[in-house]
Amino acid sequence: MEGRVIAGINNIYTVQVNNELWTCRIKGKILKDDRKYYNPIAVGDEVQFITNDYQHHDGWIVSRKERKTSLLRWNKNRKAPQVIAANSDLHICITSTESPPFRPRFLDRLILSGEIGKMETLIVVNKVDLGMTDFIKERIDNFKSMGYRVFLCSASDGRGIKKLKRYLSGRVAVFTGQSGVGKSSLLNKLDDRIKAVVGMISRKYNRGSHTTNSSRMYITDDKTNIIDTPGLRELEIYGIEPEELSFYFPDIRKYTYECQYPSCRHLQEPGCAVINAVKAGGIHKDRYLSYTSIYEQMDKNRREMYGRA
Ligand SMILES: Nc1nc2c(ncn2[C@@H]2O[C@H](COP(=O)(O)OP(=O)(O)OP(=O)(O)O)[C@@H](O)[C@H]2O)c(=O)[nH]1
Ligand SMILES: [Mg+2]
Ligand SMILES: [Zn+2]
Repeated sequence: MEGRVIAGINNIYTVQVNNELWTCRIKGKILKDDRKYYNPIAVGDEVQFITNDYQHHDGWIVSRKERKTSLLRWNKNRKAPQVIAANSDLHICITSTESPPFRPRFLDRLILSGEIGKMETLIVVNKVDLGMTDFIKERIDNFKSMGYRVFLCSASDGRGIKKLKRYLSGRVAVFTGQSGVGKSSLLNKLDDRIKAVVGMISRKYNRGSHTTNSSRMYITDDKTNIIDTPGLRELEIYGIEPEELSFYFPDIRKYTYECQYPSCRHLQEPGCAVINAVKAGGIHKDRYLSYTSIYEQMDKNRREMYGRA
């Protein structure tokens, strides 16, 4: 039989086949390549399985189809890449104006991982009911100037929800962001029948409480598929080499052709057009800080994996 994974916890997966749900475990190795992953199967995967107990809808996953897209991160603790979501065509990077505070550098990482995974990016700034500072407005304008689409929403007062629903209609979207930004709250607003658990914001730390603890796909009344994911504490990039990084920063990329050295890493090389553009204000300082810190982290991970080259 064939179906789509809509949830998975402790290596037990819920597989949807038309309107039926099956509980499946993995039998043997799925794919040779999967051995390197922390999780060989992710929400959104299309899998083939054999039935074990037809009456109880219980089966064994024996293979999975090749992924059209994949949202990946480097799982630092397991020292292995992790698939956050598979086969989703739209990556909704969610952030909040406040509680938790707006963190544009985290947004940089979210956007990047989606684009590496070949997904379209949409930025959602939630909790606009809590007010917009000049700092947030400035950063939103900066993201827009790079060509990113930004929606302002509030799951509390409903602002932007209709527009979001229209935009998502019929697609397979994945919601990501830090804990507490309102991923599950927004999801609940998109369809009354969806009742994802929503958590509290810690007053002491002004952050979420990691309420959603595993990814799950929801299907709305208008056949939109949305994957809700657990809040990310940190996001280490996986899937490209550090030398390719500038290509994924549209604001940085456009200067790279003017660097003195073709192999310029844009870190401290002389005649670097990127560094000059940062000084002249053509590239936002925060974006450049994201670039250098991601570059260094990727470089460090690579050295740890393969030894010093
Ligand atoms: N003021 C305000 N509060 C909101 C809004 N959206 C969500 N919240 C509140 O923020 C808190 C966290 O919301 P969740 O939906 O659980 O956040 P999450 O992103 O799913 O968090 P995790 O599952 O932990 O990753 C809840 O107390 C919500 O009521 C909003 O638009 N405005
Ligand atoms: Mg949640
Ligand atoms: Zn350069």
